[in-house]
Amino acid sequence: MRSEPFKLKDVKRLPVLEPHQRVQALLVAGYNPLRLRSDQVIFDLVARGTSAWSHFQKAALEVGDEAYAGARNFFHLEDRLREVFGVENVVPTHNGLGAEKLLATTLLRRGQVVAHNRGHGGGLVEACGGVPVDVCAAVGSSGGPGDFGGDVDLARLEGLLREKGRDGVAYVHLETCPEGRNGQPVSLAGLAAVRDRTRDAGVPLVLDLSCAFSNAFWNRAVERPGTELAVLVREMAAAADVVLLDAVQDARCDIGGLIASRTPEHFERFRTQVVVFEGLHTYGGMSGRAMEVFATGVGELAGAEVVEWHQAQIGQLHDLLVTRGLPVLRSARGVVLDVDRFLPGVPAADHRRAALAACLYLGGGLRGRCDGPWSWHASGPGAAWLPLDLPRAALSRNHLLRIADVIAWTWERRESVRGLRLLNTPEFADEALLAPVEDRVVVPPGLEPPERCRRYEPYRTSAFEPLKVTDEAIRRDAMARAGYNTFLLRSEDIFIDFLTDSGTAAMSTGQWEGMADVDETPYGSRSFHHLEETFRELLGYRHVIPTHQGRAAEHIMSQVMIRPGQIVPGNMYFTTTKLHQEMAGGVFTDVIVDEAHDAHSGFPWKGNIDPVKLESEIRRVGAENVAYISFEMSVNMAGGQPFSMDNAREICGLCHRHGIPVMFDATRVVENAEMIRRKDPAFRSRRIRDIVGEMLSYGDGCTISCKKDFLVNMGGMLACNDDGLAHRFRRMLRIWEGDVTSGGMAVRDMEAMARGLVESMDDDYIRMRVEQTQEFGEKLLAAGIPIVTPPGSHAIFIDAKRFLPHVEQEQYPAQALASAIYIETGVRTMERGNVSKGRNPATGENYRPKLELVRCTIPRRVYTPSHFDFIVEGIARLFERRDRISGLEFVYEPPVLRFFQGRFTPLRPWDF
Ligand code: P71
Repeated sequence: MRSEPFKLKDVKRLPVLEPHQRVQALLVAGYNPLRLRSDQVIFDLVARGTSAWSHFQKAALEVGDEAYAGARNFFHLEDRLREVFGVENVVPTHNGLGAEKLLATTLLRRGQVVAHNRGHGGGLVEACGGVPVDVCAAVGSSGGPGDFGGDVDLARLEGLLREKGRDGVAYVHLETCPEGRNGQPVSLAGLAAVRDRTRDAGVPLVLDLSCAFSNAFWNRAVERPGTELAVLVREMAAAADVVLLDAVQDARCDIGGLIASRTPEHFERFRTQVVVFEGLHTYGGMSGRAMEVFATGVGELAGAEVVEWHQAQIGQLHDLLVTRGLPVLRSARGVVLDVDRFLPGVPAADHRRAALAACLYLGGGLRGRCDGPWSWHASGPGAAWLPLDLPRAALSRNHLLRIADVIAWTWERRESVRGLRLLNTPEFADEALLAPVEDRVVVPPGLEPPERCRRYEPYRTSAFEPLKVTDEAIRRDAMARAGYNTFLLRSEDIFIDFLTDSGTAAMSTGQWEGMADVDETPYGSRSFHHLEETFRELLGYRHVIPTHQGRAAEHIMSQVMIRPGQIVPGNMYFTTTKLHQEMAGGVFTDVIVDEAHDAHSGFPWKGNIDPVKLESEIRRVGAENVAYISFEMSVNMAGGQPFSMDNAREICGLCHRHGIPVMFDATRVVENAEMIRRKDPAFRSRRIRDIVGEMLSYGDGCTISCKKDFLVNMGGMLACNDDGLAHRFRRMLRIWEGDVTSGGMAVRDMEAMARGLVESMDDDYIRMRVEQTQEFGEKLLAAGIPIVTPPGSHAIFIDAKRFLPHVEQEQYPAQALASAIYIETGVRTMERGNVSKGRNPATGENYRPKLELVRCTIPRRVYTPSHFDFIVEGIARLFERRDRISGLEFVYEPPVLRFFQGRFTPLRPWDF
């Protein structure tokens, strides 16, 4: 699997911690990462409840049936378990330990032995008077998951069963990918052998299926190539007399568990016991909503796509470490560091493992898994290994690269690492308090300059939306049905959607938090006031007037500010902007610099207004006949090209000398500001919000489609300083859009917008956002694909004229290319060329614009480096066979805005 089988739907911010903050936090935590607060940890590699949810799981949270008995959600859970695991007779529990508790308190008698493969975790058995016996070979003997280090030593098991007899052994407890065995899986052959032995001995076999799908990935790789994971999992489940499931592993929940048995007597006993310890037999200590999230997570295991991706990511991380020569083992849960080889200079008595864990935290905020009995970690078999479990679907490849950097950072400093001493006598690992034997564990990292430190998304996935990976035949068919127009495709047929960056951003958990508690009134809601204050503070305009999206603001501004016959000079047109200017009787004139019309000019400020052109326009019509200047940031139609601060200063100064207002289209203001920071040395170390503030301070007001930079799915804004103008704007707003304190928007959307604006000005976020687009552009260039240069900020535009030089402009090369890209890759892009520009109404001829482009527009916070690589590879493949793509002709051509609904057919059947 080469990229995530999902896109990001909700994101959660990762904490930002300077090295000195980590030093301090660890000191306070007694050098024990388990005692850190969650907001002190950047990468929490304990993989329990830390995985991302699907957006269906998130929706499930809202449909909990909280009835005490017989909740609908329990029956859903039963159904999904039957379908996916083939398991019946389910008794729910609050978590995995709850299931073990029902097991131990029903099937275990004092003095009986429990044979297991778990490494540790015998505390509950001991508490119930049992004797846990680990029947595995020595921990760490395994070289990797393919060696099935979770398998038991059959001779030992046989010996034990023979020696203790049926009455002496309560049950045999096997765990898939047991934690205490470094997450090494169990083989199907080994499992079958244990099943035979337990059956012969008349002892129940208990199987913990929490990581059954992760385990099955390795069973398939080694034992059963080509078999579906779900088939293997059902085979495992069928081998057991009792199964256990902790919802926080493969099912990606944050809570929940269950126990089930095909033996009616066991089932009966668990059902009786559940009311003593957990709850009732239809909720078992879980809320209805938790059961629904669990049921959904189990149901999603059927296709196992996320399991496959999790294992692929573990492989990536493992490879990153191995190629740097680090002593590391691959597990089915993550990677495991070999502590002894990592830190041979630290005496074992100085808590080498704890020292390594401390170093990883200091180096980059990593927290490994180190819970359980302290003795097991300090001096038992656990002391030799430090597992770093990878949460499922939560991290991008940049995160993995950063994690690998931090581990390598520690490795490079291993000679200088010193040990720890214990300050108390802990029974469990989370109780341990330690201190360095010398004054510090490792020389603390210096403040790394940002350009040296690897950049990673400052958020992780909180919820994802599964993507359908269709095959080419299906896509050919879908494209034909859509009349070779990407606007007419169904989103469900699309793998990666680069149609637009408008309203397509992933929201943050912070935005959702705000949306959960709003006052749903159009009059003076708290959210409106929050929005007004935030926009005033960050954008600097006194009057903040919400509209439902950008074009509504454009309508109002154009109607209020344009007298019929006036001109509106602007830096290239945008469709809706120009339309509203014309509807108000204005005449758009293009005053952008010439370089903007040249796809291959390397000029860095292609969004600039040419002062000579502007001045000559003013001279031509007279200042009183210029309504205002329409000054767009990150000019969309030019390829997402910025203007410079110097240009803004000069143009605004010029206009104000003539008494002409400057109205910005600030739709992509933050991205333009980031481009200024990247390209203009004077701004390199300035904060983004200061740059944004300065840009806007030169103008008199702005319209904004907040669906772009401001990270919301719906919303717009109109702002200005002038009281009289604001009064007229508001009057229009009431007539055309809605109330002045809502603008016709849902109150929750205003709250999301207020928070989105703040998040968009996070320096780490915007740096990463623009870098993502730049990198994508550079990769396409490196693959020889002709694109508009320099790469812009919200999109990369492919030059269809150069990609398909054999296709005449009258045969719509950009339309053909967008269709072909979809067929080849499943990626949806947008035509920006002859089709979009339309026909001259007077002559009926196509306008034949200079630029014939395909726009690959990048939604914010949605896609990862792996998605981009997938796209670049696909487009490069298509480029090889480009001569087999023929042009298109219209079969249906609407009279206006024909790009939305026009239908085409290839001139020759496509066989690329
Ligand atoms: C984009 C869009 C959305 C769009 C609009 C029209 C046809 C196809 C797609 C919208 C913008 C924009 C600028 C600079 C105003 C609007 C209108 N862009 N100014 O790029 O880019 O805002 O959509 O919120 O009404 O895909 P609105």
